[in-house]
Amino acid sequence: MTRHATQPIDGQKPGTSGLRKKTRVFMQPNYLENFVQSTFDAIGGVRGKTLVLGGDGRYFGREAASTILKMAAANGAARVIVGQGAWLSTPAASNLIRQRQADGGIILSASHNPGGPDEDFGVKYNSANGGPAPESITSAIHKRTQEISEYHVLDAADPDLDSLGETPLGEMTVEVVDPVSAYADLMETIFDFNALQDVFKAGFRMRMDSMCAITGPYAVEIFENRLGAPAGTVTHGTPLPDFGGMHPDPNPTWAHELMDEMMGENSPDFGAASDGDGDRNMILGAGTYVSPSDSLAVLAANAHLVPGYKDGLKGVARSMPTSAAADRVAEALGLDCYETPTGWKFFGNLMDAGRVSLCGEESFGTGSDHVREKDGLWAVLMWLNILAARKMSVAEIMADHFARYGRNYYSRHDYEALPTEQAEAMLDVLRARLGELKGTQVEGLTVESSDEFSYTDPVDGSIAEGQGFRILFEGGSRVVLRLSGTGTEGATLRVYLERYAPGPDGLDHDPQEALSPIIRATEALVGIRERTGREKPDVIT
Ligand code: VG1
Ligand code: CO
Repeated sequence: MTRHATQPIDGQKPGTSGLRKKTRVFMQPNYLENFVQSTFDAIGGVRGKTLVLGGDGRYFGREAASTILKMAAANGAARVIVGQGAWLSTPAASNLIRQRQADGGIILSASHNPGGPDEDFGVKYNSANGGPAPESITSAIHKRTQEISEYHVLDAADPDLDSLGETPLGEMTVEVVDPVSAYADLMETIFDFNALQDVFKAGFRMRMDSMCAITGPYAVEIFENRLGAPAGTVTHGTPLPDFGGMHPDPNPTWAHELMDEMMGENSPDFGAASDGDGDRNMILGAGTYVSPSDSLAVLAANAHLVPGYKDGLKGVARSMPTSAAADRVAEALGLDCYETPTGWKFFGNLMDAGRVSLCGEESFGTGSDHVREKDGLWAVLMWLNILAARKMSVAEIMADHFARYGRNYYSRHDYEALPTEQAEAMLDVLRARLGELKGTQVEGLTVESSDEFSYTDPVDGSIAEGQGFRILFEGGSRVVLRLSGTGTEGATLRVYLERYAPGPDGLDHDPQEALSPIIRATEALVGIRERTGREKPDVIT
């Protein structure tokens, strides 16, 4: 008996990156099963298919993996390749799907959201290219969740997820693999590991904060074992079900231990952190913070120094709210540059079509066409390789970059857990006024244009509408506002602020100060403080 009757459950709509809910919501009877069966149904079933399965080690991941394996078996899948202990970082899962030519994969993670019984869990389906399912598939999944009447689970004992190798589960093969090795091997094909070993031999000091999340074992293997960095280079290197109570989001607010160390005296030369599922990165030098938008631009400008990109990049893409710093590099290098909606799923077609090889988001996400997800440790290795090739510090590289291209001062202000109706009403008012903002003068700035971003995919022509509000000011400054699609509580308003300084003067201001006219203008135009009653943002990056 594998068939179980069920009923549709409301709210199973994938967001920016899969379905994310409170863990206890996922643990309710039928909740996970309904969503997974709907996913299988939406992709035309899994009969005879090979899937990849793994997650970031958070609470409920192992139980969910067991259930999904039994469901895959009952649905006729041929093979599921699963990371040992149900562990796989998001980029490692993407790599395995591609390398093993699997039909797709399921990633169990809520990424940068905290984990634990009272925190968050998530399920995301990735397609055969290794990337997050496009909107056509995520909407088909959602539609299926609204009409589902049964799901299939094999009546069997929980499979052994700890012993490497193959075991049968009904007619299906469960193949448990080392989560790290294939990914670490891939990194060796892209970067100059000999040069990096020499850097560490010469005494270069690095701190990698894995934030008790999935990159720990990957980072220890790559930096300490393969590159010879001293033991202890990786901190918080053991993945824990609740991430040790930390918020595994690599930004100055949540990775404050690393920030303190890097901004303090006698700090290491280089610091980095990654998120829950290992696809985000934060880059720091001694006394220097690199904003993610600037990091993307620096990687674009220097990629040719890295063996994997020695022939240059095919093109560059960034999400719309990401600063235009990368655009300036693309222009100088004569590269095509694309602007997509928020979320990695929008980069997949561009990479598959060979139009871009480097992509990035302001939310600490950078990656390339080596996989189809953003990749935290890859970004750290890019920086290391560039530092080794240029023999400069992070601060020197940033100063040189700004001197050459000018600086896009940038910051994101997040207002978390707002009452949903309040946040939506505020943006509805803005939407209604968009047409009349042009020419408005506020805080010494003049509105040049304003719109709601909509994207037509140049490869398949699909259209994504309502992807964020843009208010552009004369002179190249702008503010973007959108609601988060990854939260699990109320609405999170993201306000993205940007101002361009061409240089040579005025390149070393504090971003919050440099952006203060735009912050004030935004308040005057949108009235965030007034409408929400919040004095200041919860998180500033
Ligand atoms: C956020 C980021 C977005 C990122 C997404 C998934 O989405 O803004 O850039 O792609 O998280 O990242 P939102 O809708 O909350 O703004 V991850 O590392 O959480 O998979
Ligand atoms: Co993530």
